[in-house]
Amino acid sequence: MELDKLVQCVVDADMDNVKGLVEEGISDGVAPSVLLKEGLIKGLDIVGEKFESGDLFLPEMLAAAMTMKTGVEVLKPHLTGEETETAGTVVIGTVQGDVHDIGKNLVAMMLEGAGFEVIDIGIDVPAEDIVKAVEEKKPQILGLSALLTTTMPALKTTIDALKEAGLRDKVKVMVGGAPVTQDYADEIGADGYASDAAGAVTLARGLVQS
Ligand code: B12
Repeated sequence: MELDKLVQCVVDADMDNVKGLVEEGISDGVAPSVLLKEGLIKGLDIVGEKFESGDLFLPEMLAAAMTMKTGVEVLKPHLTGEETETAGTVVIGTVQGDVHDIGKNLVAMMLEGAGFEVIDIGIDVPAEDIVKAVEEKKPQILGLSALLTTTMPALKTTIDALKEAGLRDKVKVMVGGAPVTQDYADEIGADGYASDAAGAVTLARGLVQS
């Protein structure tokens, strides 16, 4: 199968064909991670660029995101392994003001596949609700996602809120999302940063052991 077709499918938000194309890729033996990165994610990156340059608008970006999600659903059973032992518990969410969840969901999915119990607290989650979730669920790891430069500071607000609640040393905090960097993660006192879902799994495994 030609990966370009899958890329274009996301760009065009061609909902009718995405399932078939992903299935075709799988039956042709294309690695699921390749279908994800060089197909679906590449398509969304192009959409992001077109949005930035004004060649495409919010409804189209949303439709592309829904197409991507449909594709991910088909990929899901192929991407995740079948670990049975619990590797640890992770509470994960997107910070306040931010509704982007595709990346967070991928991270959650891969962590689950790697044997973690994942509690997804959703999008646009205020710091106080995140603190409450940590208090109640007592996870080893808290994963925070931010996709906007304007919501990145909420990562810090959340870490500060954990400190105030006396919970900071009870949980490891890992952060991610397109604008987030290792430097930023260090600056705000996070325990770790990963640039993609596979990296998040490696990071989480390390954090549980440290
Ligand atoms: C799809 C999309 C949307 C969809 C989101 C749908 C959804 N359910 O998620 C919709 C249409 C709703 C949307 C809305 C907006 N968006 Co938008 N969106 C995107 C787009 C095209 C793709 C994002 C995406 O899903 N990428 C694919 C995933 C797989 O990648 P990812 O999220 O980065 O996640 C990976 C890593 O970052 C990492 N990761 C992510 N989270 C975590 C967490 C942890 C703990 C770890 C370790 C790792 C990790 O692992 C993931 C998997 O590999 C991006 C452009 C882009 N290429 O990023 C713009 C983009 C993020 N959006 C942008 C903007 C401006 C907006 C709006 C403000 C537009 C508007 N005018 O209203 C609104 C904001 C709404 C809000 N309040 O949040 C800008 C942000 C600019 C900036 N510098 O802040 C971007 C960059 C587009 C652009 N180039 O201008 N958007």
